[in-house]
Amino acid sequence: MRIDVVSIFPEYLAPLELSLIGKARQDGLLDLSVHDLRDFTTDRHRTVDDTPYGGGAGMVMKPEPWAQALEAVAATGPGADASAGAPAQKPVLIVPSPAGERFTQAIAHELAEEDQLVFACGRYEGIDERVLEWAAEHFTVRPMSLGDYVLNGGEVAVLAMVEAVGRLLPGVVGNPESLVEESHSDGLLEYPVYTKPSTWRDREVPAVLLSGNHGKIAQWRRHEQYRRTAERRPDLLEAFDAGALPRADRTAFADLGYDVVDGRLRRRPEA
Ligand code: 6GU
Repeated sequence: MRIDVVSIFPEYLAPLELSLIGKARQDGLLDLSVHDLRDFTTDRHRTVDDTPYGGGAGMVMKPEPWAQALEAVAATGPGADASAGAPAQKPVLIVPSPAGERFTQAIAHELAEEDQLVFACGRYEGIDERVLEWAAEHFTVRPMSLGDYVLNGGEVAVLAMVEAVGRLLPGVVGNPESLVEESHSDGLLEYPVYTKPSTWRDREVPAVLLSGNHGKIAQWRRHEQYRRTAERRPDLLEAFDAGALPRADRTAFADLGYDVVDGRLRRRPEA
């Protein structure tokens, strides 16, 4: 996969040289470049922002440097040589913004199938809206938000999204099994984990995990996932397919205050 990140703070993206993602780049699994938006300006001051039409606080990013930068990264991307036969996939342009669609594990999986991702890091009050309209001719444009809070710019969000997508690329995570049993892979939060010693500061590891009974362990872990999800993220249970749950799992949900109705979990009204 090819990834291009455009930012006025390219140094902010330095952590992408570390750890799993850095290793994936070294191994040639991920071709990632960071570009300085100011390199696509033409004035002496390398200006990237200006005052907003209509007034108001803050500054808006000017359209032309963005168009130059995005044209340059598209022209050198894997889909640029469309004349040479196979119809090229449009690169995906991800615009980090608190006003974007919520980024999820499902979207990370979608993006991991793409040939080229381009991240456009806005700062200030954002990028002139016409850039996103114009870019739709060359890219699949996806404004993306990490959640309902405000960051100063897209860079930190890009670190998160590149890591979430990059670890799904073939060969990046050493043991692909570890992708299966993690939070959100099945719409639930992960079960709690323990390691040695079995007693630590008077606290015992749950006995079932020492039992050697793999069926019991799997069931206990599943029920812990239900308990945690009900406690911390009950919103996730609305989408949970409870249609084919074994009796013991229905009982576990009943104990948490949920009944199964038409294959969905329904919170029992408080008595
Ligand atoms: Cl993706 N960008 C910015 N600037 N702020 C955010 C965000 C993204 N997600 C949540 N807050």
